Amino acid sequence: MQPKTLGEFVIEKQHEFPYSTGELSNLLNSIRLAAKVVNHYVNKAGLTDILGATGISNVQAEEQQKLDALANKLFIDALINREIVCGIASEEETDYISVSGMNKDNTNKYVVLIDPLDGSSNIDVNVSVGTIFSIYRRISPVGTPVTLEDFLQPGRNQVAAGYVIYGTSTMLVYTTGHGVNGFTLNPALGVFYLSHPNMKYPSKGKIYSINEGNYVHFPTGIKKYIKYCQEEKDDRPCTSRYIGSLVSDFHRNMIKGGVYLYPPTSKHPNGKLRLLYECNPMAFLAEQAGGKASDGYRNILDIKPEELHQRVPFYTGTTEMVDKIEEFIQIYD
Ligand code: AHM
Ligand code: MG
Repeated sequence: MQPKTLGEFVIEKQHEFPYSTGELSNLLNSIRLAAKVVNHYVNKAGLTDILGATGISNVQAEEQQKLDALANKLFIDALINREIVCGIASEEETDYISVSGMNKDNTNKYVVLIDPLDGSSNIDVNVSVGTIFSIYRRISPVGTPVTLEDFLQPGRNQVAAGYVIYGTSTMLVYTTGHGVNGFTLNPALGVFYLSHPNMKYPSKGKIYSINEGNYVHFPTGIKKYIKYCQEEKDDRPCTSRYIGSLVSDFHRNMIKGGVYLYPPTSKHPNGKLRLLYECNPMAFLAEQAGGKASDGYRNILDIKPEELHQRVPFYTGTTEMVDKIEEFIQIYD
């Protein structure tokens, strides 16, 4: 039997939301479309480097854009043009964008937060990158311009979240709070098909992913945890795998069983990753896949954000591994 397409799946699942008006389905479909366009550009990044241009038609201004800025523009345009959100915040933008004024009836309920191209330093060397998105229902009244508070909601309030991984194949993985499902793009047809239904972490993980080059700057608890992973005892040592592209590291760890760590360092005293664009959506996915995400002390989803570009230490993976990290932090830090 032919697997379901992402479009079919989104429509089929609409009933999971009582009183749904189809707005969220339309929004997910716009993200799907933007992902395909970004995928198209990511895939020819090497070619455009050789030619010394970005290869986007003949528009000079666009030709000079870096791919992450281009991805940012493509996602924002896709969301604004379809008038399906009332606000957008992006890792690439200083402030949030209010879309409300453009819709005459001003009835849109959702805000979207995106990291349009995460791990973009990997593009030059042909390593997987990703897009991360997070969707909330606005808290300010419909019909008024969005406010900062609409974006500064705890991750627990997310209505949907997901990522696109531009890897050996392109996948879109998302959750609406009813499990995690993964769809693989058939590039010949330009269609995402359900390939990974109901994704779950294995109960035991053996992979740890961390930039060990920063070891001397890590808190003692994390140093001790790394040594624990390397110890020859019980079912250890663990394997170390680090791509340096959160989406790819997270995706592998969810499928194979592992944990991703970005602790505080002297360069990044609050960790490097952004709570709103990277950690919250990944934490929602992790929890829906039977895993967990923490800043070492608190569940990421319970943190009340204070600013748009806030950073937090981030540990996510199988529940057992994240619990162990929290235990080490508790003892040593
Ligand atoms: P970016 O949003 O500027 O791309 O940074 C986020 C990326 C993550 O994808 C990745 O896990 C991390 O930064 C890697 O950082 P480092 O090079 O310090 O290990
Ligand atoms: Mg990023």
